[in-house]
Amino acid sequence: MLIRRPHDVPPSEITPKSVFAQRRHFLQFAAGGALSLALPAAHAGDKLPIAARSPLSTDEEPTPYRHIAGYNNFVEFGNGKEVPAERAHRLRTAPWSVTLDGLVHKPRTLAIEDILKLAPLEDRVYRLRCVEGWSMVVPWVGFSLSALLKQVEPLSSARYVAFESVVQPDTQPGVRFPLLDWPYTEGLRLDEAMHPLTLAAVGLYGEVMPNQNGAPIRLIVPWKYGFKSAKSIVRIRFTDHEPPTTWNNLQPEEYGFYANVNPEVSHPRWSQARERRIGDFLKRPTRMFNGYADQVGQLYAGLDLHKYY
Ligand SMILES: Nc1nc2c(c(=O)[nH]1)N[C@H]1C(S)=C(S)[C@@H](COP(=O)(O)O)O[C@H]1N2
Ligand SMILES: [Mo]
Repeated sequence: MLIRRPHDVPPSEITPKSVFAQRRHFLQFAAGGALSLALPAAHAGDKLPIAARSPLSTDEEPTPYRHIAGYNNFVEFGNGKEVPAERAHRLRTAPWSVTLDGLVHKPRTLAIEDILKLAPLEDRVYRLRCVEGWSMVVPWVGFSLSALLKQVEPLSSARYVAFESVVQPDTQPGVRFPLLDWPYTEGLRLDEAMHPLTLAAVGLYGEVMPNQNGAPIRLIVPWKYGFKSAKSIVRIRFTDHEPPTTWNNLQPEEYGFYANVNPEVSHPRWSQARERRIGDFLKRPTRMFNGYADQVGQLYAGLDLHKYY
């Protein structure tokens, strides 16, 4: 019997461990199509099974991966745009579940594996506009949040939803300090949350979400400033009143509950008329509702957008 010593194995037969792990996960995903997404522990970079490119996508050039995953706001890991990418690998994303409760007929806690089976995953290329004046184009992977919200059958009295991000003091150094009030909480009106553009995002560039971008599941509301799009969500609560939200509590004059992208309403300390796309030298004009006015303008018919900023 021939026993091969390591140096007898030709390099072509050696599969780097990371590549092997990726393929294994891809095969598990692919095996039963969209119906068997059971994944023991997904890791950033694992391929996701994408059913289609969403027609809601912009055809603008996506921002390079290194910027999307290297320039972040995720205060739970500390302040500074490079800090999340340096520290977020420690976040425990498995096991993970999301609790949906409050004003619903069927409160439930769903494992991430089951959430991934609710709807086919799509490529959704969206513009993202940060309140600080920069923007990106991100090829998210996800599905309309409505598919998740419908699972619990909201009561007719439910008018708002509150999203809570995870708090892991042993992996997130920021939450040991009162930088913000933890958990990071954001909110939407229920009709905003149910709008087809509102995304439950689980990845980007066809791969499982990097932790610094909000793995394993985050909110994306592309017509609102980036801070509305809570990362690493563990709870979604249905209420009959506008829920208190982290940034609005901290500085209500600077961060409204609505936070719709609006070039005509300045931040108290700077204009919002223009933005710098990461990677560009020159600024470009910011568009009403971040360019999604045709799809979402009707949600705000009759609302004074200077008052409800
Ligand atoms: N939990 C949590 N979610 C968060 C934040 C945060 O600090 N913590 N920052 C917000 C802000 S200010 C922005 S601009 C976006 C940034 O998302 P990105 O890092 O994927 O570009 O996430 C938002 N979601
Ligand atoms: Mo932001």
